[in-house]
Amino acid sequence: MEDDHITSHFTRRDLSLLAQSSPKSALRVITLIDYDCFYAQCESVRLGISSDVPLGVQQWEAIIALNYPARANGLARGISVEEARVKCPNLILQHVPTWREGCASWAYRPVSTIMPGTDKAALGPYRLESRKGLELIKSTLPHSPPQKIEKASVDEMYLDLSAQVHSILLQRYPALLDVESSSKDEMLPLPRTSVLNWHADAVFGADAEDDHFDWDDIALNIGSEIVDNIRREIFKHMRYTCSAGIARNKMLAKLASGYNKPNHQTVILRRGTREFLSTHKFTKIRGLGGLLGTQISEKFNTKMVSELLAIPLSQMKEEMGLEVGAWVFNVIRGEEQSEVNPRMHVQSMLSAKTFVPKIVSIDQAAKWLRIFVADLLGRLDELGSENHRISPTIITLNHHIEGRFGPTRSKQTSVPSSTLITEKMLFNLALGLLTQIVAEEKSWPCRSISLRIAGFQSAPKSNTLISSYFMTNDQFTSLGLSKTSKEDSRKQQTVESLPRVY
Ligand code: DCP
Ligand code: CA
Ligand code: CA
Repeated sequence: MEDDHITSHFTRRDLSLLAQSSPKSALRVITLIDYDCFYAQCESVRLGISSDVPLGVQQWEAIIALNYPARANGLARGISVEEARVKCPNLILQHVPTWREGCASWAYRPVSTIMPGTDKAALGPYRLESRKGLELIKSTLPHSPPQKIEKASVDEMYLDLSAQVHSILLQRYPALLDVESSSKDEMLPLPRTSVLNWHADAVFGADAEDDHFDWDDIALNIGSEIVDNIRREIFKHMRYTCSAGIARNKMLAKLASGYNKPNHQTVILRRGTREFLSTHKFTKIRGLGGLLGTQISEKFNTKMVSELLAIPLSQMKEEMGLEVGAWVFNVIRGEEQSEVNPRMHVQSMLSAKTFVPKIVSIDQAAKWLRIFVADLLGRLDELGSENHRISPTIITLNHHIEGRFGPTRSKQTSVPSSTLITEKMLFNLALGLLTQIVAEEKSWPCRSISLRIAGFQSAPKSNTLISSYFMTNDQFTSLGLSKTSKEDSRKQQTVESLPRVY
């Protein structure tokens, strides 16, 4: 169409939706940043081992992370230690640290001493690195407009860069300000840019010569520049490489992050979406990996996005149901509007141990309860922030006499909110629960015990008590938490007296 060359496809309304980071914005900029071979990088950096030496991270007899040089030797996750050593004799293997029966904290130990009977894998150091990386990313981004970051797993996070991109857009293209006075539905002028530095290793849709760049392309281009900078900062300060996808929604950003690993970033432009998705099995799409994906591949007899694109919306709805059918129809076309949600999703935390051999007494169990409590308190500490501490209100002990998939007896109690949460206090509560369970019926030998804490509340640490009075309930709600009463807050102790595990 002639008009395509004169005006943009976007309106002033689209620009203001971008400024609000609205999921409805056609100009959205979302990224997913995922560390390459995360645990393996944590270990090679910690040990000062060059990144080109094959290295794997071991938990018991399984290998749970492998760096890229190890993968180049034909090793893949899940391979046994024995097989890995045969295939790659110069492989360095590091066992994850462990908690040990009777020891107060986790430690890296000689692999020959690590036994499933006495040790429990500790993932604290990886969580800690993850947390440091997140803080670093926050510090590289401006504080205003507000940052929108969702920690999606130990080694990946989604960032909604829309609002930040919007402010950079206005700085770089002041002509956009001139249209502020016009109607919201008026089309924007087209950007005059015809050449862009993508700061990326792959860009889907950038080489279509017959088309101009429009504002959605410029927005993603700015996003790519921001992400490139974040990745450089992570490498500079932590020596970790990561890969990233930059696109208009979470689904595309996630898929793009895995396109070209390690240490690469990939941008998906609107007009490159189909080309990008067509190369994928739809089971790689977020939400289509499980049962739904299996149902679809059985119904339509294919696993490829390209073949599924031929199914009309009406048929998709008929076969899959109205809502699911419409979602699938859209998602395979790269359309998806889920929010980047900075709220804390953690509802509860579990620390568990399967005993080999089974344990036979409450004294033996008590040693593990101490470890569970130390583990949980360490993780709680990470969940909190400089100014806020997170406390559980409920503690549950589960006793699985035949292991986690067998019959279970559980007891729970509330955690008093008026006293400081300490290892001793939680341990006593847990031991009390176990004592009740044991008193009821035969409990030994026992295969597995776990301890869960839940009902998290946030309370300001005492050094910030004054300012916390001015924190609104909305600010608390935005943390995904409920505010404890002022009375409780006053009873919190200073940071120094916090029970620390690390
Ligand atoms: N992890 C684990 N067990 C799994 C999957 C992952 O213990 N089944 C841990 C080890 C990984 C970390 O989580 O290092 C991150 O998982 P990823 O799936 O992101 O894998 P990697 O980061 O190791 O590799 P990649 O470079 O492919 O992202
Ligand atoms: Ca990863
Ligand atoms: Ca990951």
